[in-house]
Amino acid sequence: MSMILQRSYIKTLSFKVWICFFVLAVSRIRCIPDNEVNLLDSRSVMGDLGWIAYPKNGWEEIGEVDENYAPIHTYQVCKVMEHNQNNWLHTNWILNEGAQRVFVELKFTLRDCNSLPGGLGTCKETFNVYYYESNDEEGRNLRESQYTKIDTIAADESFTELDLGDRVMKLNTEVRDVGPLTKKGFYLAFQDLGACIALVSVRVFYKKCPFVVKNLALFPDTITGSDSSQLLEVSGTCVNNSVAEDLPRMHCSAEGEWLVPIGRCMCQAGYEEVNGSCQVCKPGFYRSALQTQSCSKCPPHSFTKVEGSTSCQCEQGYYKRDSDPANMACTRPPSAPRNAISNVNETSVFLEWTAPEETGGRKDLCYTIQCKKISGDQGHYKLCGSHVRFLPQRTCLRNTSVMVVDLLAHTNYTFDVEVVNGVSEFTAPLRQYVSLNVTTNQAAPSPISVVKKGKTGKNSITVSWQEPDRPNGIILEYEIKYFEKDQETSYTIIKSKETEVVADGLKPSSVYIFQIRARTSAGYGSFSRRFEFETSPYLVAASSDQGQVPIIAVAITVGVILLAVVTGFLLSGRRCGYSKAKQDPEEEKMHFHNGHIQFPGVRTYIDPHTYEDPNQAVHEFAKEIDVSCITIERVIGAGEFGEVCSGPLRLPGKREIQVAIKTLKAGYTEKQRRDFLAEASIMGQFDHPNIIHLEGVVTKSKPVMIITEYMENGSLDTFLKKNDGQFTVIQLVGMLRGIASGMRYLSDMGYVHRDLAARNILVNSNLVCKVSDFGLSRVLEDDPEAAYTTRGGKIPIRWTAPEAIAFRKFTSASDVWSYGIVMWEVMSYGERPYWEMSNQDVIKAVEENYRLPGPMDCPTALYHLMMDCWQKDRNSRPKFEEIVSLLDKLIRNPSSLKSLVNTSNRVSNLLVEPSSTELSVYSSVGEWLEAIKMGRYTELFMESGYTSVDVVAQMTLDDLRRVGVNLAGHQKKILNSIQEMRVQMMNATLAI
Ligand code: ACK
Repeated sequence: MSMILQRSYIKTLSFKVWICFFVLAVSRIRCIPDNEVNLLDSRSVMGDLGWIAYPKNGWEEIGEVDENYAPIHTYQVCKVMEHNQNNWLHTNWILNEGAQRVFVELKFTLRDCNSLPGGLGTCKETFNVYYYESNDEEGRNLRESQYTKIDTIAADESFTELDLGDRVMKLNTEVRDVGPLTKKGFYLAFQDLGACIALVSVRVFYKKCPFVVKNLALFPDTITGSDSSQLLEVSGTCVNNSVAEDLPRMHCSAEGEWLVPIGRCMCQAGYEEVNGSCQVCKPGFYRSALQTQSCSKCPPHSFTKVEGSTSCQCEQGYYKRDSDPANMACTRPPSAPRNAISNVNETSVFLEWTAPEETGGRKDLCYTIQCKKISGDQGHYKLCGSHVRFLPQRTCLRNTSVMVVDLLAHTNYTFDVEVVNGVSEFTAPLRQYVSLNVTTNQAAPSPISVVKKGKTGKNSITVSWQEPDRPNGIILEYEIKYFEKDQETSYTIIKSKETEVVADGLKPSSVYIFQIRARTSAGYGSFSRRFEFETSPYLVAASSDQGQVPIIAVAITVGVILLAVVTGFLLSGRRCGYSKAKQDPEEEKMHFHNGHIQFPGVRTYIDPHTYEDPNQAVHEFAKEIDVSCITIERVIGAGEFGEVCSGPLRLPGKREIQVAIKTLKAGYTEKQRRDFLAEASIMGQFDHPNIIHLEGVVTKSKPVMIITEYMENGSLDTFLKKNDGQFTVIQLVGMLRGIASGMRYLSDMGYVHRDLAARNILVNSNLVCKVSDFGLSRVLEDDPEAAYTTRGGKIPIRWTAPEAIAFRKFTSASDVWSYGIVMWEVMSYGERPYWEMSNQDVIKAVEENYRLPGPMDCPTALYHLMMDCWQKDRNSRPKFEEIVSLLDKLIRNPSSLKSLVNTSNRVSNLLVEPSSTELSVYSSVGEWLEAIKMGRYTELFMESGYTSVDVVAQMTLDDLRRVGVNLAGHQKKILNSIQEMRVQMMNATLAI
């Protein structure tokens, strides 16, 4: 009975197994993941599997084939009805191929014991899997006890009779890992203890991280580690034509996955990355740096004809610096700078030029000045020494201007403005430059720097000094000013031709301040700094300059000293007399108190009218020239007294120079002759680079002539009209500075010009402006602009201050008013002040506080200065000294000239009320800075030319930094206030 049952079950089972094999046959073509490598797959073995069952009636192989007649290796056992089952199935030796950890995947079916009829006590639902490691195939003599157990396998799903009826196959898959393996191979064995199993397939595999190309590096097939949590670090190899500083690495996980890539390879120069490989750059393309990703086209003016280029070659005539970026075009040296102009001011020259037309494609232009001093007529030259200073510097200037100072007076120079850019060195020694020839003017001597105390008495100090470093001419005399310390209002001046004087009449034991300056034909230089020297105490007759006499020595010589005191006292009368007699006859001494001379002295300017004989005055101040030295070549204009001509003057032993010759027409009266020559008497007293220079007079033959230096560009008003709009603001300010400097000299001399106007300024070829037209009755007579006033005087109304018109109060302050009008003429290129208004209307308008409006494009700072010159109260007008220093500041700081008079508000032919131009609530920059608690910067603002509220209102953060405001908090505070100021000014403008 049991036999029948068993057979029928086996039959049925065979049928079911067939179904199962059919399903498996279909799945035979299944792909395995690429990170798994099979060591054994029972389904893919075409021939006999060769596994061994023990005992022989235990596991049995079902010999089925699939539809392709390939065998399907299935082992089954079903001894569920019998006790003490121990059926082993041994596989063949499996090579592990180096894997230390392998996986065993089992597919099987298992019969549910409960579904077996009779509820069999012997039926099992599990089986065991074992392995045995060995280095060789050891044959079939293995004993079961030699195996190591991997696991007991139970089914997730067991099948029943019912399932068989439904033809549903419940296939189980179980995977177990085995390791670490240490030998070359191993055997597997399956132990059945009485279950009903069909082992459908056995697959043994290990896992690997498969070959991969990552970040341009090749990572080989890598067998995973022996441990389930082990990460193997693997180094990659860079693909062809790629490199890496550190080889890239990745980590191979136990699951066969690549993790944590580190580093990467980069295509080498001349190659680019395309789809994970490095491809060569085509001709015309290059790749230089590893930082760039792909090949780039050669930049302009460069090429390459080969593939794999790492750089491009510049076309002929084009160059590249090593430091130029690879993608920058090839460039070439610049052309020469253009439009160079110079502006001479005494011994300083302002050079300005425009950038070259061709910059060569580069921004790194830099200009260098070569200064050559020309000596002799043959044009021999020497390079200027290091005493010549260039502001801001001589070499590699980035701006197109430079100030050259400390040149020698009256000297010819050539300045080469040379430009180079980053590639000029490739075409060296080819130079690109523009040359300028400049002749410096006369200049005052530089300040004296070394002053020493010599013999010191109780009432006297001997002071000596060294010549100034730059005398700029022959020193005619020195002026020594001294006063008792803290008593500056009362001082003494000594004039001396020597470099030593004795200051006497001093108090004993008192400190005196000494200041010395030199005078040449160009006038006085600045005073030296203050030197403090002390007189000896009352009892001591004399002491030496060489430090203190030791006390012991003093004690020993007490008797001698007493004797000296007594002798000195007795002889004091003689000593004074002697001293006076010994005093240099050319030494002159004057005492001043509160600015007024205390003792009779020499006036700086002498009115020729004070001479009884005007001829004497002329010959005192002007040199008589022999008419044979003069050649009149052409007539250049007509003056009040006769023609003005020009021609060469050849004085014996002197270089020929061009001169202007003013003639006195025939038939003159004696008064006319006197008035004509009076101009020479006045001019002859002046010696300043901005005052027309008198060469001499011709009085001993007829016609009578006044010979002056020749000014190539004639009078300033005509010159400006001819060159309307042609000059830079700096050039115009340079002209104004010259005029102001000449006027400062005249006012210092006590001379009031009375007819300062652009028509009376002459301009030479270097654009140097010089004040001319000096005379006494001239203002009344020869100026066509002069009109008769109600009081009978003849006055150039448009140029004259109201107090001078009203009550003939001509002073340096009224000259300052006229200077303001000259500024207006200059900035408007010779426009007529007050246009066609009548003189009467001008007087009335000015009286009513109307003023000329700012000329077009006039810097605000200059218009403010003009308005200051036109203050009704003459004491409120600036002094010429102040005007010169303000203009100097503006020249040194050209950005202060950037803000222009608001042209939209400007009405070109209407006068303005001064009050309407001051739009801010603050009247001065100082007041404003104080108000915002930034008063500490007032001086810096002034020094940088930010002298008016209007100019300040235009300032930017950069301007503030340039001025020297470096603290971020202060910058913010000032900028906020400027912003408020702008709003206020805008509102005020709108209100007007
Ligand atoms: O504007 P201008 O050419 O310059 O015409 C007048 C003219 O003579 C009558 O004064 C010119 N002139 C006067 N003095 C000189 C001088 N020193 N050098 C050149 N031109 C002069 C002036």
